[in-house]
Amino acid sequence: MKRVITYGTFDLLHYGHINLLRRAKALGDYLIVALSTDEFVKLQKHKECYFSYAERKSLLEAMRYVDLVIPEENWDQKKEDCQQYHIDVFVMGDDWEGQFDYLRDQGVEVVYLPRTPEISTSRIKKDLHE
Ligand code: C2G
Repeated sequence: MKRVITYGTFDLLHYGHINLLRRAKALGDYLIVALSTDEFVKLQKHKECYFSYAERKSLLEAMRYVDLVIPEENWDQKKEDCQQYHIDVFVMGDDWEGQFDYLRDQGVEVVYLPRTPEISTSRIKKDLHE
């Protein structure tokens, strides 16, 4: 079984996220999403989520592409997660291009996928405020 992992905030889930998750799942048989906790988003990403971790987790768990959701609590857990969950493929959107190549040293395939243009959580928030 080929195991894939990806990380993110996934707030105000939108079709850009879905495009990423669908393509990530297509790279293997089992997709784990490491979902940023509220504390991590606030204290280390310096952002505010509209939906809580529990709400964001339930949305992801309802999706056919997602097999497991685990918490992302810090920037530095990826190496350990890949070992603990026997990950074969690590996937991120290409806005992160090159940031996680170090995972290749532990035999993990690192794949950066093109982002879906035009859509973003910040754009949704901005458009809804107008
Ligand atoms: N994404 C995308 N297209 C968009 C928006 C997002 O492909 N239009 C991808 C991002 O590249 C990322 C994933 O969807 O791979 C989740 O996006 P975010 O929730 O914005 O994730 P981010 O805040 O970048 O957190 O440790 C890694 C971080 O947790 C990533």
